[in-house]
This record gives sequence, structure tokens and C-alpha cells, in this order.
Amino acid sequence: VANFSIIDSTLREGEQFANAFFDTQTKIRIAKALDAFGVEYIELTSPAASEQSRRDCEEICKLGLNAKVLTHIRCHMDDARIAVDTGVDGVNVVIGTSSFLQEFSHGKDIAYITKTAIEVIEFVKSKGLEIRFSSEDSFRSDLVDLLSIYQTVDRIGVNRVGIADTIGCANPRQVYELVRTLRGVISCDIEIHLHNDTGMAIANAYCALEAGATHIDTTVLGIGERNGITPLGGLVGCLYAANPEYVKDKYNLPMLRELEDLVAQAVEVKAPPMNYITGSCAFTHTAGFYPHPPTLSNPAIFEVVNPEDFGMTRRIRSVPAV
Ligand code: HCA
Ligand code: CU
Repeated sequence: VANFSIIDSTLREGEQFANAFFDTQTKIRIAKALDAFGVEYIELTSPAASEQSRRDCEEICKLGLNAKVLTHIRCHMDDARIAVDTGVDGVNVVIGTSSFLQEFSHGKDIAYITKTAIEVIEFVKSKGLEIRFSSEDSFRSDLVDLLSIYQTVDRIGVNRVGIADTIGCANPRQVYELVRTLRGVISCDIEIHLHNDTGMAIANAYCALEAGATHIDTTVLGIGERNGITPLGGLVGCLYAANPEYVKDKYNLPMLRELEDLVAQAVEVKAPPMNYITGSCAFTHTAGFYPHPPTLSNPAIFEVVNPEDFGMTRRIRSVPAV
């Protein structure tokens, strides 16, 4: 898979993590580090959420990052009006489409959702900004409803539609099928947002790309609502395994560790030692079970990732032969 973009949502989805309270300076540091790593997009909390989030959004837009800055809003004209004045490059709009959310969140039917979506999309486009339309809880939404609303917004000209596995219930085969089906009926780009409740978020993201998705949502260390979404490090590791040269070229891989440390500190967690790529034991090999440890002569025998590409070092641990 190639030609994908990462939309990092550490400063939006990540703000919903149990222990996340980012002040302005912390948000700026994280945004700069994400930009230096090379993610294509940074998604920020809705400026309609609070006066502080609106000001922080404006500050981050003024940094002049290479990454495009998006903000994430409900599908509502009040929020859209605030969003377009912040200086963002684009707006990620979301509305619940499953029967659960139609009933418990906004109480609106598909006809109403479609009408509001058109109004918001036309408005954001008229300001010359990028626009994505996403349906929350896509995997428990009626497929006919979903395809119909996506086709409508595709026709009026969104940059992307988004699929969200809000409760983390999807498996790779279901993700592949939904993205593939959608790919067949619309022409705009496809973004996907995957929660990790059952540990599927990286595999699901990979399958989405194979099926034709173009944009993947991540957060640093996977932080987010409940146990979070697709982790940036794990996704990049998995894409590297598939195409090392391409991924090395696209991202500043040796920065991953620093970026993760920054976010770990900000939310006061310790990344687990067995974390993908950056974990303290990710490149620790235990010698002693073979008379001549093969990892010493040719690391590739037991390594899919070359630690040096991520600025990490290999460690050979000797245990006495048993
Ligand atoms: C939310 C829910 C969301 C949205 C995802 C999206 C989800 O906090 O608004 O915009 O695609 O998981 O459904 O994060
Ligand atoms: Cu989410």
C-alpha cells in the first residue's frame, strides 16, 4: 500500500483520553513534534467546544506547519461558522448515523442528516477549505443509508468521506468489505477512524488501506476515548514492514520515540516495554538457546524492522544455557 496520508488526532481524539489535559504550550509542542515526524494532517478539538480550544486552534494554525491543520466538528452550522474563522486548512465533520446514535444522540433521521450535511459542506467549501464528512458508528449503521448519504456528499464535492468504528467492534474482514463497497460507489478519498477496544485497530487500518482507503486516523501511543484508536507507532511499523523504503522516505522515523515520550509525559503514562518499535524490549534478543546466536551474524533472521531506521538499538541478552 502507498499513497496514503496520516491524520493524527492526538490533539482531538487524544484529548478524550482518561488522563489528557493539554494546556496551550503542550498542544503546541505536540503539534510541532507531529509535524517534524511528518504526519500529513493534524486534527484539533472543535473550536466550538470551549473558548480555550478555539484560541489554541488559532495558535496552532499560526505556527506555519507543513502538516495541514484540521478541526473536528459536529455536523451543525453553528460549529461550522466558528471553525472556518480559525485559520484551519480543513474541517472534519461528523454525525452519528447508526440507529443507536440517531435515537440517543441527536434524534434526527437520515433525511434530516443529509439536509444538514449538504448545508454544512456547501458552507465550508465556499470558504475554500478542505471538507470531510464522516458517519459515527458506521459499522452499526444501515448500509443502504450509509451508501446513500456518502453518494450524496460525494456528488456535491467533499474531499473525503470518513468511516468510523466508534465502539471498536469491527474486524479486518468487515473493514475490508465496507471500504471496498464504498470505493466502488464514490470517487472522493476515504478516511477511516478505528477504535481499539478489541485490539484490531492496526490490522483494521491496514486492511482499510488495502481496500482503497486513503487517509488513516491515528494518535500517538493510541490514546483516545476508552482505550483509544490506531496507534501511530504501530501503524507506521506495519506500513514499514510492507514497504520500508517508502515509509522511511515519507516520515522522520527516528523521531517516533521522542514524540511518544512527549505525549506519554503529557498524559502521565508509561509506554509499555513491549510497545511496537519503541518499547524498551522491542529489539532485545535472548541468546543462549542457540550455540551461535543467529541474530548476531544476521539480524534480519529475527527482525522485520531494522532498529537503526527508527534510531533504536538492538540488544542481545545472554542467559546461561539450560
Ligand atoms: C467523536 C466520535 C469519533 C468520531 C470519528 C470521526 C468516533 O468523538 O466525535 O470523526 O470519524 O470514534 O466515532 O471519534
Ligand atoms: Cu473516535
